[in-house]
Amino acid sequence: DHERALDRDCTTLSRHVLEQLNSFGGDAQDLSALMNRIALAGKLISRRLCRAGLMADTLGFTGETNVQGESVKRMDLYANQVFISAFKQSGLVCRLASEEMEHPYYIPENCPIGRYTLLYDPIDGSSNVDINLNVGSIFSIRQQEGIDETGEALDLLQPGRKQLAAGYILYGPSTLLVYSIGKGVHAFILDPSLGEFVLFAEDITIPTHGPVYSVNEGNFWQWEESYRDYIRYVHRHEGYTGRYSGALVGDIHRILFQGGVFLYPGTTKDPLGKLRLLYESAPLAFLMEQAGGRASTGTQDIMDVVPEKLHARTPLVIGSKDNVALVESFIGERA
Ligand code: AHM
Ligand code: MG
Repeated sequence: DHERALDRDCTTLSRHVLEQLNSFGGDAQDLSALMNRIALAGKLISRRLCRAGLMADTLGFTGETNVQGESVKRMDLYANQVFISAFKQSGLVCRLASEEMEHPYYIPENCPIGRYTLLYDPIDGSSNVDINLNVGSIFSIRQQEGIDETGEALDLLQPGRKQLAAGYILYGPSTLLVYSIGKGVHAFILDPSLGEFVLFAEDITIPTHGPVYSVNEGNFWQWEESYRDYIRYVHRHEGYTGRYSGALVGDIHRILFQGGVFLYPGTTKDPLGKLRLLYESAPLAFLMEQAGGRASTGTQDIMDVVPEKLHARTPLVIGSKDNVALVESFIGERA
């Protein structure tokens, strides 16, 4: 028993990534170094979140507004900077693009040798920070294509299938990292006493059908009729249960393990919904497909959507195959 527990403790994230990469070819070492830096960022953010209420200048707003027109929280800013600092001396990443920055952040000393771009949402669900509920970070790695001379990062305006790796970190009662490099989905728990992410679940598969539906029903009258049809259907049938935390990472994590569907449809105010393609929907779609689930705009696979701009939004319907298909069938009926 001791041996088994020890073996598990020794299956750290970095070892796991290396093992996965054995057959990966040229990018193997790079990807493992990239994942290690992401893990470091997760540890730093987790440490800060644990003590947020005890430290000055950690909670609340900065008073600024970001490119999305949203008020910036102190924790958003801190977490955004953590990723930049973690990748500065890596030599791997030439550009970082995040929800909190209008333009990508270039690390001149890494360009052009840094062959990758990191796309990320530093704190997903930031409204949960001040009330001590779960939040997350989302990340996606793409190969940089060509030299980005104009500084417009046009090579990033490509479908999610271009992602090399993606994942999220969930800051809940424990800190959990879920990742995929295109070979299944794997989860690790941070053991704070070791400072290591230790294997929790390997080759996770999502149930083909599940009971959870996760959506902000406060927007009901702002949706297209087809989404209202679907929710009315759910209300009239047994076997569904509503769960919505205000933080996508947590809601999708639940669905990954229990099955179901998360929806963020377009609203009258935001016809494409709220969620951003490149650093929210696409990485989660990559994971979901790897776990045997699906992600859709309602009419198209998220992984096929070509963004018009860095901060482009899409409606999102993500989760178990059957649940996503059912939502799509309601949309198809009204099309
Ligand atoms: P954020 O990254 O600015 O926090 O926004 C994303 C979050 C998601 O985690 C969550 O599902 C959604 O916004 C909640 O939005 P709403 O309050 O409109 O339901
Ligand atoms: Mg976000």
